[in-house]
Amino acid sequence: MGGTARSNAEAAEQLRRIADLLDVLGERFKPEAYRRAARSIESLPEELARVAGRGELESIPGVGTAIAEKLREYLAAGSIPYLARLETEVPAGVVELVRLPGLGPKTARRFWTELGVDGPAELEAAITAGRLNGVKGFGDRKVELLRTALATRATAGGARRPIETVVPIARGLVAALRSGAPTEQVEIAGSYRRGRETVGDLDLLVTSAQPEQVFDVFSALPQIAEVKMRGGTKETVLLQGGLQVDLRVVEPAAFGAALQYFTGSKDHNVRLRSLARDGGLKVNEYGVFRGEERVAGATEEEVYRSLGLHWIPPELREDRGEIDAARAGPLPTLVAATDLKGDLHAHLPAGAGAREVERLVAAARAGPLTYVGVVVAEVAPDGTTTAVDPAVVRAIEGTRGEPVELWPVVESGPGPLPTGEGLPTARYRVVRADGPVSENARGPTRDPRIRVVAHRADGGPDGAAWTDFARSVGAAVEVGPGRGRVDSTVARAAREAGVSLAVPTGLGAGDDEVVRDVSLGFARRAGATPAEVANTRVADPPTRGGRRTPR
Ligand code: DGT
Ligand code: CA
Ligand code: CA
Repeated sequence: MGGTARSNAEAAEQLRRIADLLDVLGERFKPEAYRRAARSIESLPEELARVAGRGELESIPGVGTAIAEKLREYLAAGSIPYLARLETEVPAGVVELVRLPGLGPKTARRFWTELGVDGPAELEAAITAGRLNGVKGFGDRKVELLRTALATRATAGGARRPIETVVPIARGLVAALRSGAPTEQVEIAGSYRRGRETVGDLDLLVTSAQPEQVFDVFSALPQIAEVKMRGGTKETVLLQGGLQVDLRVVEPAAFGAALQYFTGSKDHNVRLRSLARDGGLKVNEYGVFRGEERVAGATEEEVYRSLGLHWIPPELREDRGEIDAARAGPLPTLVAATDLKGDLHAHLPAGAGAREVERLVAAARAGPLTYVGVVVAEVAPDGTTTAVDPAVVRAIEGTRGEPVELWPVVESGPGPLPTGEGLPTARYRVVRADGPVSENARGPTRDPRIRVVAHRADGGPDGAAWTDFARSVGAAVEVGPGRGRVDSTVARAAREAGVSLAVPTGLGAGDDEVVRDVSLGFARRAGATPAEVANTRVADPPTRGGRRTPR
């Protein structure tokens, strides 16, 4: 592997593999230490190599001298000798067992050491031969789940997908279930609801008095390629294209508990269960119980309340301190779509003129937004003017694909934009985060401030450098999917450095709601409140030549 690029994700993955193997080998505390380090590294906004370069690997939470040493080996050679050694101690088939959904390293160890089962094929054979009958902890239901997991493994690609590619699919399924099937509540739980950057599979939850009919309708949808499993309350399907969907029908009295449970994350749920235990309660997908009595279940709010917690937004449910925070008091309200008052960065194609600008402004107004930063690929020959209300902040973008700071050049309130000598017409700067600012002025401007940095080049500056750059020029960092993706990890680092975020509203994008909602998800996962998002602020009343736009 020497010579290939190192990445934080790959380093984390290797630590996780070590953890799994240690679990299989029966180690008690080490596996969790490796997983904790893996989680820290994944949410690190900076490249590991840079941290190592400063000799600060040990300052990463969960990384002690032993793990730091392995990270240095990884950075130097692309592989960790300790991992290679563990891999020789555990049969490859047992490692495959660990990867089966619903199995995990501890069970894999039991199969291996107690039953001599050392691979998926051997497990399938053992099930068929009835060798799991009577094994402690493996009732009929558990065995059935294992069968499903084995069957799914054969077909599901297992690759995680970027959430923006899943959103349109998910919305189509929800709409079909709402309008075409006898459902009451329909929600998507899982990593999707948590706004995670990537999604493994979709977890749909519905309430219905006629589950059979719901499954009939669902199975017959054109999106569905194959029904993998159908039971009384759960159906698992594969969509065209391979995405797996679990659909569950639950009773209304348990809907909140099921939504909470299947939203996860697993780490969050583990901590919630231990908190419940401390209070003499039990929590599962059916409710919160004191003895036999269900004390909560219909809504998520009551589930959290019964455990002495304020409600926690799904995007924060990753066991990063949110449970302690929700015990101490209400969590800050995260930014939402209705908070967005303007868009600092909407695109128009090269040569766009007044008519296109007006169309965009009309769409913004319908939003309803009070201002829009318009970026055209080139300076329009006429210096584009338009009658605007809401205010238009017009910016010109530099060469495509380069990190660019956006530079508002014209802004105005109600009425036609003034034109003529001495007015800002067009100006842009192409800026590399790791190099000097090169300026390309195409006319005078009165407002030298940059509002937002966007289009981080793929493979360009890492999240920390990008954030530093934004701070150095006093701009907000635009979050969102797509080219130059800025995800929740970078967004969190920006927030923590006191840098505002900008959330695209999708104006001018093909599928604007998807862009907006995915971007909002990233900002919310970063913990952003409305005050920390630049474009939640309403533009100041415009005064010609002054500093008027929000930042
Ligand atoms: P994904 O699908 O890989 O993107 O991630 P999730 O979080 O959607 O995970 P998934 O689909 O396996 O399960 C959905 C949620 O259900 C998960 O976040 C927590 C809950 N859950 C599922 N299986 C378990 C389990 O074995 N233990 C616990 N504590 N929770 C589970
Ligand atoms: Ca899922
Ligand atoms: Ca699932």
